[in-house]
Amino acid sequence: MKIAVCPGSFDPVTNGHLDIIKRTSKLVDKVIVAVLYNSGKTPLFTVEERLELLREVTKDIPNVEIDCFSGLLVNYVKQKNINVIVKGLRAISDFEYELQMALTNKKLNPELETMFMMTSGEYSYLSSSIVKEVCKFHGCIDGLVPEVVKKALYKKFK
Ligand code: COD
Repeated sequence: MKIAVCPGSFDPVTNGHLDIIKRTSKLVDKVIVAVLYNSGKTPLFTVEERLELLREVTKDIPNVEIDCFSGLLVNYVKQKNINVIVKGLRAISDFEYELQMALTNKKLNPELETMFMMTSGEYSYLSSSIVKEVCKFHGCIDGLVPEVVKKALYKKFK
């Protein structure tokens, strides 16, 4: 059984994340979407809220599981028998950070592969931070996040 992990902060999940999750689900037997819960960042949504939103937006994809982890991704991967890490790649700005993480993970576990999936053109500029900023200042976020996430964002910023 081929298991992929799509790790991230997902604060909150955007249509860009969802696109990567859906495309990955067509390539492997199971996708685990894993939310990091001890990040140095101060999140807008709690881990429970992020997990709930992810569960809701992936409920129609049968081979997707939502989970969270703390500490090193390589340890989580080992514990869950995951075969591959799948990351989304947007602009050149993503590349340096992702290269550093992929090589660090490779150093920590030489058996482990990271695969990069190119963003879809329509989501290439999209990030959770951008969505939060636009929503905070009452800009339109239609088409950037699923409806349920839009509602959750409106509630946070009302
Ligand atoms: N299109 C395509 N991909 C996208 C888009 C988009 N519009 N938006 C985001 N993505 C991709 C990102 O490139 C990333 O691959 C993934 O989706 C998640 O994005 P975020 O922003 O929600 O999450 P990050 O980048 O903050 O997550 C970082 C991790 C949690 C994966 C990382 O910090 C981690 O693995 N931490 C654990 C500690 C560890 O093991 N450290 C050692 C390795 S350096």
